[in-house]
Amino acid sequence: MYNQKLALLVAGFWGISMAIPSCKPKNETNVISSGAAEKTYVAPGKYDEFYNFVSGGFNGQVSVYGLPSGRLLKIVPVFSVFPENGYGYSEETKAMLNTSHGFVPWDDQHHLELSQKDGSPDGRWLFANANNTPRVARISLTTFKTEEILELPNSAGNHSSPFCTENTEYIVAGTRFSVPVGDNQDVPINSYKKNFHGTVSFIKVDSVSGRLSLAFQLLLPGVNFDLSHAGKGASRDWFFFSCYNTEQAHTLLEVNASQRDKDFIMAVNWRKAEEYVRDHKGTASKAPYIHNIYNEKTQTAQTTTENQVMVLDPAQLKDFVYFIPCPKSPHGCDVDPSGEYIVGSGKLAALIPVFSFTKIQKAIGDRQFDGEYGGIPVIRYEAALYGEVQKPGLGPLHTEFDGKGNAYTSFFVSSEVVKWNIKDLKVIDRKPTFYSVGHLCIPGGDSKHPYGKYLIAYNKITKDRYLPTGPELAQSAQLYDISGDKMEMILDFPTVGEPHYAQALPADLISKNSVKYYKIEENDNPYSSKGEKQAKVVREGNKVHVYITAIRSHFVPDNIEGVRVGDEVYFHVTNLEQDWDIPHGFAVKGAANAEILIMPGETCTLKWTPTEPGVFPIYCTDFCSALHQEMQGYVRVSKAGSNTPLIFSTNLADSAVVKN
Ligand code: K7E
Ligand code: CUA
Repeated sequence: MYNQKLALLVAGFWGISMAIPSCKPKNETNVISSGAAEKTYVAPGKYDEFYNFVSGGFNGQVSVYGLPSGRLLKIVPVFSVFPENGYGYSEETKAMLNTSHGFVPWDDQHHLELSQKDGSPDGRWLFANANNTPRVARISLTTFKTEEILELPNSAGNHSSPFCTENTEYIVAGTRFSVPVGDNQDVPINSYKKNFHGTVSFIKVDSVSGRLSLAFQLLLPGVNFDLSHAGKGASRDWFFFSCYNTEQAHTLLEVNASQRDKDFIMAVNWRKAEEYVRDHKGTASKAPYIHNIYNEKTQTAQTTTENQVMVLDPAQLKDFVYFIPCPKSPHGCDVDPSGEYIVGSGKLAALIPVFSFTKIQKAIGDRQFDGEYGGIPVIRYEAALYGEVQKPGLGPLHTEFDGKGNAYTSFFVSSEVVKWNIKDLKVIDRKPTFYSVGHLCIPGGDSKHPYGKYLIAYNKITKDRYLPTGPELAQSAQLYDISGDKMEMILDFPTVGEPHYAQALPADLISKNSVKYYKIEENDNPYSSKGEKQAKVVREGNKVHVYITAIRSHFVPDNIEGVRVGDEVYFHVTNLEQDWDIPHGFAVKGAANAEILIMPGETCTLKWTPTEPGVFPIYCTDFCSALHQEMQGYVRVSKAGSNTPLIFSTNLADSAVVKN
C-alpha cells in the first residue's frame, strides 16, 4: 500500500526532498555494538527466552521464532494451504478453508493477538485476521494447530482485527473496505456515499473452549477501518478503532483519501453495546457466513453455515460510539499499559497525537462535540487530546510500550524507531531500521504488563541487507535491546512472507503445556486404525477406503491390489507411535495432492484418484528411523471395469491375508 507517490506526498507535505522510496540511514556500520553477539547467542541445546509469533502477510500463515536468537521454529498454516504437512489438502483439514465463496486456499494475514487474562497474555490461544476474504482464526498454543476459522459477513478486508479485550471476552474485526451492505449490492461504485457501509464485528470467545461466535456488528459510515486496540484498566469497557478515507473516496485513494486534515479514531463502549443487544435494540440482518471448527477428538474439521447477525446502528442508538478527530489518515491505534493513553499514528502526520481516556469521558459528559459524522457525535479534538509528540519522524505507523512509561513508534518513511516518554511526550531516543519499518513488537507490548527487554522491528523493504535472491528479497526483522535508556540493535534476521504485527511472550507460558503426542486410545477419527490388526481395505462402490497404519518403519498394509481407474482412493493413515517427535509422512506417486504429515496417535486422510493402470509406490516422507527409506509399498491399479481381486497385505509369507 505504500509507494513512491506516498513518499512524494509525505516529502511534499514536509516540504523537503528525500530519497525514494525510503531514507537509507547513514552510518550503519556503527549501529551494531560489540556485545551484540553475546546478547543474542543461544547456545546449541539451550532454549530461547521468548516465543515470537509473526504474521505471514501474503503467505497467509503464522511463523514462530525464538527470541533473542531469531531462530525459526515453525510455520503454522492458518488461511493458506500448506503442502508441507497437508493442511488444506487432507480430507480432515479441507473444511477449514471453506467460505461463503467456496474453498479459498489463500489469504493475507496481518495481525496476531494472544489471548489475555487480566490484561496479560495467558498462552492459551493466538488469534489471526484475514485481510482478503474477511475471517478470523483461533490457533491452539498447546498443539500449534489452527482450530477454528470464522467468516465475517457484511465485511470486506478484515484489517482492524483480531485485537482482544482484557479478559478475551471479545476479539474484533473491522472492514478495511467499505462495501454495499444489505439486499441489493449490485450498485454503481460511484454511489459509494449513499450505499457503502463499514462494519465492525465483536466476536465472543468462550472462556473455556475458546469457541468463537459473532455476537454483534456495528453498522457505520462508509470509511476504511484500519487498526484497533481495546482499552485496559479504567478504559477496559471501550474499544478504539482508527479509520481513514473519511472523504469517502472510491478511486485514487492515495490522493482522494488524503484530503481532510483529520480522520478519526472511533471509541466504542462495548459494554453498552452488549446491553443494547440484550435489550433487543439490534436488528437481525440476514447474511450468510461460514464457521469452520477443527474437532481435536475426531481430528476433523467441520463447516457450518450461519445466516444471521445482530446489527446495532449507532446513528440511532446513542451514547456508545464516538469519533475523535485524528490527523492525517491514522494507521496504528495503540493503548498504553495503563489504559489512559490512546496513540493515533497518522501516516501523513508531522506529529503523534496522544488522547486521554479521562478527557474523552469528560468530553462525552460535557457534550464537547463538533457536530456529527454519519449520525455519530464527533468529540472536539482538543477536548480529547492529552498532547502531541512534536517532530517525531516521518510516517508514524505503530506504537508499542515497554511497561516503564515509554512508547516506541515506527516510522515507515524515515525508517526509524523512536522512543518517547508517555507522560511528557518528549523524544528520548531514535534508532534506524533497515529499512522501511511497519509494525513493532515488544513481548507483552500491547498488554497491561509488557515484559520489555526486547523490541523487534518488522521491515518492509530490505534492499541490500542480505545476499541477493533475485528480484524478490527476504523481508526482515530487527531485534533491539531496550533494557537501557538507549535502544541497541543486536540482531537482524529474515522472515517468512511479509511480516506485519507480531506477539511475543515468555516461553514457559507455552512450552510447559505443549502437546507431545495424541493418545491413540482417544483418537475418535472415524477412519482410525488403533493397531495393525485393524488395518484393512474396504470398497464402497467406486470409493476405496484404505485403513493403513504407520509405525517405524513400515505400513500395514503395504501391498494393495484391486484398485481400478475411476476409483477414489482414501488413504486413512494412522500413526501408531506414542512418542514425542515421531511423525510419519505419506505420499503417492502422481497424486494431485500434497503429502500428509501424521503426528503420533493421529489419523490423516489423503485422497487419490488414479488415472491410469500400473503399480504406484507409496512411501513415508519424514525421516523417522534408520530404515525410513525402507518405509514404502505399492498399490496396483487395474483398468476400469477389471476384476482384479481386492487384496492387501504386509509381508504376505508370514502374516494373515484378509480379503474382501
Ligand atoms: Cu502491515 Cu497492521 Cu496491515 Cu501496519 S499493517 S505495517
Ligand atoms: Cu516413517 Cu519415515
